[in-house]
Amino acid sequence: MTELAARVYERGYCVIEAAYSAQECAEIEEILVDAWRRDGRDTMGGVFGSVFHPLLKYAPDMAPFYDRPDIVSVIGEVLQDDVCLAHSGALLADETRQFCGWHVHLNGDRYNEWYPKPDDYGSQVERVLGNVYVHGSNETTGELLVYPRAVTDAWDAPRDDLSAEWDGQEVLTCPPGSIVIFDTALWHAARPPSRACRRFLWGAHYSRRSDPVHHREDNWHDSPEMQAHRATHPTFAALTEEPPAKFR
Ligand SMILES: O=C(O)CCC(=O)C(=O)O
Ligand SMILES: [Fe+2]
Repeated sequence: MTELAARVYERGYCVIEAAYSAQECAEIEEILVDAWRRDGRDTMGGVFGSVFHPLLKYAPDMAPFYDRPDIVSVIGEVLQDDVCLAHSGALLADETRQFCGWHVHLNGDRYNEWYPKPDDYGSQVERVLGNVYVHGSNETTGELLVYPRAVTDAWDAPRDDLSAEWDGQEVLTCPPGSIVIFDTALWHAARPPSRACRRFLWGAHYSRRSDPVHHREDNWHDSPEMQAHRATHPTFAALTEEPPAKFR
């Protein structure tokens, strides 16, 4: 296993710094702002910012940016399977965004809980998020906070207060265009921006092709535009072709 994939087993996450170039980030920013305007939204504040789920419905032109064999191969190593794109999303925020409280993305029928708990969880990373920080994670944008965990560690919240910073947290900084790949069991939060800025992130949940279980955050989306992107972007096609029955 490469060092990046091993990090996800040991710490719950890994970072590929500046995986997207400044030019790509500028294009991405334009596509996302366009989607935000088209949808008639007027704020980028709140706890998460302006949320786009599924992103591929609001901004089909983001599809080519998922077409990254280098990134998908790291995720495939983590999941030890072929990779499915199970959920596309984006969060568009500005300096009015607030502290984003601690949470996980484990499956289950209640937010932030994983009830009923699957018996077999704990030896393999079953599903990851891949978040691209278009404007980076830094003091201006408000850093991503993570509570590192090994895959064999307990899932339970290590602290009670989900709206405060935690002892033992890690403050994650990364340059614009970086992707953070993390286990759905990783507790994470984010600081509010400290000055005027945009804080955009977009990405996906990636699941194992052989995983038969539907996840509450799955948001499979298909359209003629997706078909067209599949024809020209083979890695995106592999991520989205023949979705398991659970998505249909
Ligand atoms: O805003 C952040 O950095 C974290 C966002 C988040 O919680 C997520 O994408 O699941
Ligand atoms: Fe999250």
